[in-house]
Amino acid sequence: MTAFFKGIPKVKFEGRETSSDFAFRHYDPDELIMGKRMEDHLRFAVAYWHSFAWEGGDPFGGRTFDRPWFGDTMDLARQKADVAFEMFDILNVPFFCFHDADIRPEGANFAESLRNLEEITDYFALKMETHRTRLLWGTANLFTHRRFMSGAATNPDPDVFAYAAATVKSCIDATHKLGGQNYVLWGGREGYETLLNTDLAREAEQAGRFLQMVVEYKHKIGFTGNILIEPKPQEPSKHQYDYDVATVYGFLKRFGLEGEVKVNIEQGHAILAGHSFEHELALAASLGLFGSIDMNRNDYQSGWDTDQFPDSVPEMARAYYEVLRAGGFTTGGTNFDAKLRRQSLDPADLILAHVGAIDICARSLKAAAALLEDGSLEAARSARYAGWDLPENQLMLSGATLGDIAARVLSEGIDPQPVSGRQERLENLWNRFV
Ligand code: XUL
Ligand code: CO
Repeated sequence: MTAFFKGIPKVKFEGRETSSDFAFRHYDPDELIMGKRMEDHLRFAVAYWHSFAWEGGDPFGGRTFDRPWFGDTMDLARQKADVAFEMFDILNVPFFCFHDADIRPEGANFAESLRNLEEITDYFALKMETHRTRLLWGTANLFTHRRFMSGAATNPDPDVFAYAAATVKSCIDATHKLGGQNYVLWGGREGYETLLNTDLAREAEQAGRFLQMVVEYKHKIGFTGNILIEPKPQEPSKHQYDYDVATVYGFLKRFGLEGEVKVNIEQGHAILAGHSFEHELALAASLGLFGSIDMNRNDYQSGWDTDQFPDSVPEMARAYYEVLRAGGFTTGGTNFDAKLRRQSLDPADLILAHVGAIDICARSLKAAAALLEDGSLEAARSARYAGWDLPENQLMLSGATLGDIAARVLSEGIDPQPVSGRQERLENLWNRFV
């Protein structure tokens, strides 16, 4: 045991009446919701980068946190892993997620970085023998190091493309070795600052081939998890190619990958793209792309990707309603891609941030499930489209021509009468459950 979380008890479900800070009031892993354990619905994951690698900096100031494992040695990387698994135990989370750069020190060259990654991967594997937490997904950090400043797969320099390919291979290998359930690609630098120095067409071809190779490699080594793209419209790049779910779908179709790759949707990214989280979730589900979620909100005033822990049941219930309508997670889960505020220095803050977020998600899931089980909202939605069930209207979607339809409008004297969308009534219904 390290001393970092000294005095902090394991967090358990104690119900609404408890006065303890270190307790779940709503998240009872074994409670059945729609016939499935809450833990199996929500599939919570801790993000290694924000919780253990982030130093508390912002654009105007550097490190505020003072963690004993900060530094660039393998000993410190192992100490970080010890603390991480202690936190997973305290929270009893089933999953975690990492980038290569979060878990190992950067080496003097690729070979040394690879050795470091492999050593820590083995150390994780050892820890996973005595801890229950599993890997939801691994990923490569292709955005922090200066070599990636002009992109990874979309870099004008083919050597960077090669370095990125080797890096992603190493991270898929690590993910596979640890039994990861997904592999994520988020292209923070796959985009541009200015079109004056950018060949859009070439960069798309590079990104397409890169992703095809990732999929080929996955099949070659027998990795059965899902490959996920995480859309984001901008930040750090001014314009990012994986803008939103719709854009990613077009990209996948173009390169013949729509059956192979799904999406990891982040609330904050959806909002940066001018969408709601639930819009992105519903669209992904409708396109057969729904994979996993990153659960972190942005500040609505600052406009930045502030990666805050969720704190709003009404908002998150909308999200979990779409997750449930999509049939729930298969390999995916709820990853807290969220970080503390930089003034939250105490070890306890790290635990309590997750405790609150887990309870918010549990309450949201319960509200969403109750509404779905109630059925009124789905019944109202179906009733609104009921006309389409009639055979003559079905024909308009398969078989009839524009001319046939025009003739029908004339012969039957079709004269559409506006019908209420009943939005406020449905909002009232929704709010009875949240
Ligand atoms: C950045 C972001 C990443 C990805 C993984 O905004 O969300 O942390 O989740 O690279
Ligand atoms: Co994310």
